[in-house]
Amino acid sequence: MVDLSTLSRAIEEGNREKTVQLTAEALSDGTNPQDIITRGLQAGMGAVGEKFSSGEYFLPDMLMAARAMKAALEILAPMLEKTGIPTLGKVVIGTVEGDMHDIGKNVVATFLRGSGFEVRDLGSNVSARRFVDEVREQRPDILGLSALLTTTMPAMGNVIKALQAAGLRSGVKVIVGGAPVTQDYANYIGADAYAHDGGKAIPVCKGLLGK
Ligand code: B1M
Repeated sequence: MVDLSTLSRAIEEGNREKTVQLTAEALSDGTNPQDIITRGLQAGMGAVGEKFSSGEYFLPDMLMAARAMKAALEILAPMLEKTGIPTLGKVVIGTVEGDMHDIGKNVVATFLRGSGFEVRDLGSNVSARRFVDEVREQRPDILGLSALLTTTMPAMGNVIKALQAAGLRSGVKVIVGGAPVTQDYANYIGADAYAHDGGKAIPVCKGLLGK
C-alpha cells in the first residue's frame, strides 16, 4: 500500500517520474483517487508553498512541483470523470485575469465532472470580457472563478460587475474559490457561493441548483 506521505514528498522534491509512479501504484492498490489528490498531491503542494514563502524554494522549484502534479492529475482525471450520465448542470470555469495558477481550478473541474456536471474550462488568465462572452453564448447554470493571488482576487469582483453591466448576472450562479479566497470575500464581491476545495465545490454547486 502506497503511503501517501511519500507521494507528498515526491511533489515537494518536484520529482515528476516518482510522482507518476507512486500515483499509478496508489491507484492499483485501490486508494481512492480523491484521497490521492488531497492527502498526497495537494499536501505536497502546500509544503512547496511554505518553502517558497520561507525563501527555501524559488520559482523553478514551484514549477517542477507543478509539472509533477499535472502529470499525476492526467492519470487520475479519467478515473474521476464520469461519462454518459445525464448532466446535473453546466459549469463554465476559469482562473481570473493576471493569474496563471490553474492546478486547483483543474482539480475543481475534474471533481465537478466526476459528480455529473458538464464543465467547460476556459483555462487561466481569463479576462472579464471573455467570461461575459462565454456566459452569453454558453448559458451555463454556474460560473466558477478561481484566484490564487491576493493581487488577482479583485478580478473576481470585476467579472461579477461585468456580468451585471451586461444584464447577465441574474441568469447565472457565481461560485468563487482559491487559497486566499474566503466566504467573507465571496459575500463582499456579491458571489452566490464559496467553496474551500474541490470536494466542497460538489455539494455547493449541487446546492446552488437545488439538487
Ligand atoms: Co505561485 N504562488 N506564484 N506558482 N504558487 C502561490 C499561490 C503562493 C501562495 C506561494 C507562496 O508564496 N507561499 C504565492 C501567492 C501569495 C499571495 O498572493 N498571497 C504565489 C506567488 C507569489 C506566485 C508568483 C507571484 C511568484 C513570482 O513570480 N514571484 C507567480 C505568479 C504568476 C501569476 O499567476 N501571474 C507564481 C507562479 C507560480 C507557478 C507558475 C510557478 C506555479 C503555478 C503552476 C500552475 O498552476 N500551472 C505556482 C505554484 C505551483 C504555487 C503553489 C506552490 C501551489 C499552488 C497549487 O497548485 N496548489 C502556491 C502555494 C500554495 O498554494 N500553498 C503558490 C495545489 C492546488 C490543488 O491547490 O490551488 O489551492 P489550490 O486549489 C484548491 C483550493 O484553493 C480550491 O480547490 C482546489 C482544489 O482542492 N480552489 C477552488 C481553487 N480554485 C477554486 C475555485 C472554486 C472552488 C475552490 O470555485 C470556482
